[in-house]
Amino acid sequence: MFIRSRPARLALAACAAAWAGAAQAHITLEQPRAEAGSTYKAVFRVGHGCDGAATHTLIVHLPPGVQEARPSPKAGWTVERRIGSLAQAGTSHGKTVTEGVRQIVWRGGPLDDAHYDEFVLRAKLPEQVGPLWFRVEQRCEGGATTDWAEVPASGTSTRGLKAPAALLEVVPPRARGACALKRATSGRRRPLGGGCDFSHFPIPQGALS
Ligand SMILES: [Cu+2]
Repeated sequence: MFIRSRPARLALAACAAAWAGAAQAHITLEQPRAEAGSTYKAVFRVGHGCDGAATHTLIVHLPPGVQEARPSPKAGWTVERRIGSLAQAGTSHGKTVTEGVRQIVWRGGPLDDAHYDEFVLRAKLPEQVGPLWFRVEQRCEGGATTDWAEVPASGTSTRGLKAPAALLEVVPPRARGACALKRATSGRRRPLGGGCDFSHFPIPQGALS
């Protein structure tokens, strides 16, 4: 990881002190858990800038096995998909693919340090269960940069890391029926946790009040 300016380091220290859990700060995913093989909507939450400087660029690096990433356009920002060779070959519509989207770049804003925003993409997750770490480069006015790229030596705790990558835990797929029922009875579009990705299921008529 690279934290290029001393002020940025100080800001991170302050950030860590302010948020003992650190879950609300830094750059994190709104839904930290999703089913293997599902289509996942990644919402990257940007909690602050770089040492008070406004953010003008966000680069999300897609972990190996994450395929077909499609970013949501965002007012005031341009979006670019960077294509490259895949660390592991994938399949798309029954064909083997060796190239794909490796990075998504948003440029614009700037997003003031005092403000909060979200950056969204959708992608297909690998079939393997386990942690996926999304490296995110945050570039700010005045040349400050934070590279959210730190990964713990083992496990998934980001405690003590100054600039952790954004963590997604890929969990085993649940029985589809159980998730559909959960959706119908909960009346919610959003997953309740536990890896149900409700985007796979039609909403039964009258299920939502
Ligand atoms: Cu932070």
